[in-house]
Amino acid sequence: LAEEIKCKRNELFESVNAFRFNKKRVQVLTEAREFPEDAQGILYWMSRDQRVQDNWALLYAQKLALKQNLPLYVCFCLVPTFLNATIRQYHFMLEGLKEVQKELTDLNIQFHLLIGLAKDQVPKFVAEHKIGGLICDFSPLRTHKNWLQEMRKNLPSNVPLAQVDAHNVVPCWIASDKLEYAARTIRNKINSKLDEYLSEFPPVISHPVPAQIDCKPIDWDACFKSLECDQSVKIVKWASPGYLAGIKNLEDFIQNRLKNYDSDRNDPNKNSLSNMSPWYHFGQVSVQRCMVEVKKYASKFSNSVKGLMEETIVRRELADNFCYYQPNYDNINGANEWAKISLDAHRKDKRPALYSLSELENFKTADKLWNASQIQMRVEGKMHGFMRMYWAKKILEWTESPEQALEYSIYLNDKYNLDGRDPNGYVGCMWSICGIHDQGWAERAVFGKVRYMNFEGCKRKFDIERYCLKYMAK
Ligand code: FO1
Repeated sequence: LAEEIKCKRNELFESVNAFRFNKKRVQVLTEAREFPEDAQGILYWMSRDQRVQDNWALLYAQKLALKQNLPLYVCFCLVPTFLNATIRQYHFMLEGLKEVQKELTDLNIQFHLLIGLAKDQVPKFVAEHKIGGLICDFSPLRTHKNWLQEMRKNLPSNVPLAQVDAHNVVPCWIASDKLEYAARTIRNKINSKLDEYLSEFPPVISHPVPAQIDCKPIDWDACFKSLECDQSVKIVKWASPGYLAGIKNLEDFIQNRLKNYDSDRNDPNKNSLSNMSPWYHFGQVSVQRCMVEVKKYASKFSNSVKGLMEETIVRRELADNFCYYQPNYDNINGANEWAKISLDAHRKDKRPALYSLSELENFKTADKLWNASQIQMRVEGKMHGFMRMYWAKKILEWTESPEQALEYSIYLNDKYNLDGRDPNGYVGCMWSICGIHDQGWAERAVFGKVRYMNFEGCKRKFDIERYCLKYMAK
């Protein structure tokens, strides 16, 4: 599939110049708009979208570089700690970046892996190498927003900076200009724009202007050594890092699992999900690319394709919308009033059991189905989508407060899942524990009006014994 995609890209667009870039994907963040006259290059500061092809931020950077006849550089700022990321996630990221470096080198584009914070590294690079224009990608999360804000303060004032949403199909700020209530309120806003945005990509081409910077080879071992992260969470085997491995997984999904996606996606015993979220999270594979490929099967597997597009585009972009417009995206203050009031009214309710973080982490609850899902996450670095809801809702039931439930669920999700620290993860926990993007349901103990899920309900949906047996959960 990777080869097929490559040919198609090159065939459709002979050069990036021939392609009209949709400027709505870009926000200029500085007053400066003109490149300084002595500019020696264009720089893309890569962060959320760690891939070469199918990346609107890099395409835009190259377009500018070609227009000005300047060399093109890409940098990535590696931080030693990042929201409790462990070696499991860092390994996935760094191995993916090795592929990025190789691919960029083949395209005559230098890749600089800078160790440290963007606020120190990027402005220094810009000043030292007379960078005339800076492009960055987009994330709705506060860490990235802060990185960007701090970096801008140190940037020479005559250098224009532009941000490109290279992650969402419809740029986050175009999809909606406000916090949306639910999938139903954003669905049409997104779907009605797909004709414009769900397009093929032009290729990033071999850059005709050679780099002028002395570029030392990257010492990847030193990069690994610079990390100050938990080394105890093991690297997973089923998902290999990088663009090519991600496309291989996509191909396997399309060939073998897509046909059953619609009927089987809520059955944790069936392997019918795309499992693309680790590659999506690190931006190693573009969501838009996957949707372009999957859409080719719209007439053959109509319901599956529809369902997958809903989950992958509408729901993911709803999660970005939530984090972008709701500063409290990972705490109870981000919940709707009805949910806050209702959860408050049930603060003192007796919990069926209370577990410590360590009991939860080590799957020591009395619920073997929950334990199985916790084992799946610990071992595989990815919990089945259906079980994620049950898992988080039970944490609400078994902890002292919704605040604690959110804290524990986000902590565990971020520690073990390869796709942790993502808008999707925060929104998943917030949906389960404080009802965001959901409605109120019949009131009951602990949950108040927040939707309830239980063991009996799961029993009616799938073979619980089989799932528990697979993970030898007791
Ligand atoms: N992005 C970076 O720019 N530098 C990092 O060192 C970095 C580490 C990292 C570790 C785990 C993980 O899940 C993501 C990580 N990211 C890193 C990517 C990060 O998710 C994106 O930059 C987001 O946009 C931040 O909100």
